[in-house]
Amino acid sequence: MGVVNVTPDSFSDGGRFAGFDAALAQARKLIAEGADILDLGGESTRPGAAPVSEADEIGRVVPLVRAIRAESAIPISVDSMKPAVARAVVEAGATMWNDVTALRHAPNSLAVAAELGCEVVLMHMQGEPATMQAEPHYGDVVEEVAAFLARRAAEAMAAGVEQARIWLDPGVGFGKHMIRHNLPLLAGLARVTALGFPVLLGVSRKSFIGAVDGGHVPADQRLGGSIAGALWGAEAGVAAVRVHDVRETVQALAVWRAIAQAGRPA
Ligand code: HH2
Repeated sequence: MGVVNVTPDSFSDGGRFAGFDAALAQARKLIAEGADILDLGGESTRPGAAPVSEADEIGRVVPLVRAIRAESAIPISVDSMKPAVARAVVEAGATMWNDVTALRHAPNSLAVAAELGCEVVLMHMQGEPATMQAEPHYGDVVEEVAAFLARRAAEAMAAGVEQARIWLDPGVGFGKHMIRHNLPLLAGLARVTALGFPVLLGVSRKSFIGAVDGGHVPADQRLGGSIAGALWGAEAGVAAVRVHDVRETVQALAVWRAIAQAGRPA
């Protein structure tokens, strides 16, 4: 899953793809590089990012969905917390609603997801985006994340979302201490894939990579760590990885897969 931000304040690319033309160019590039899904984002979830109104978010994302849909059949996901945005993008041709709040942001999120019939990504986050990194706390991070995701999946199904349309995501970096929580959560990822839903994993360019690599590593210099995380996820059985560097990740996964297959009895 390749990330296309249509926001002026996303942490990882410094807003270089703000604006419609640049975002469309980025989408074309990621398709050419081998992305299987595009994830379009019109509002950054970074702590301290300015909130975006529903109308502005729709205005950023819907034209992009239409433009990509006009030239490609690639599945389009939209990263949004807002049911009105999800509705508008699905009407424009998107097929997946990626919600970092696991459909908890608005009271009608679950009902809208069921009505739209699109795929949904339910992601774990402790707290709210603005304050989630202030003081995250867990007893057993793996068990708590897995239990939350299992409960949210059950709640989504009870609200009418089809089981086959549900994806889960452990939410690396969302209300998690960079080292104390993200690393054990990744180490225990198989507990999340064992829940039986396709799992999406987002580690690309995240801060914990910089923390492991000595501290002050800018987001655009975290490719090695991003690939390590993607391969770790593949080994644990995730169905997709959400990444900025599609070409490099596709190659890494192809090599990983080729080695894994060569080791299997014919
Ligand atoms: N991470 C970010 C945004 N959306 N969605 C899912 N399902 N999983 C993730 O790990 C995830 C996500 C990070 O957000 P942001 O700060 O906006 O940066 P960018 O969009 O450049 O990744």
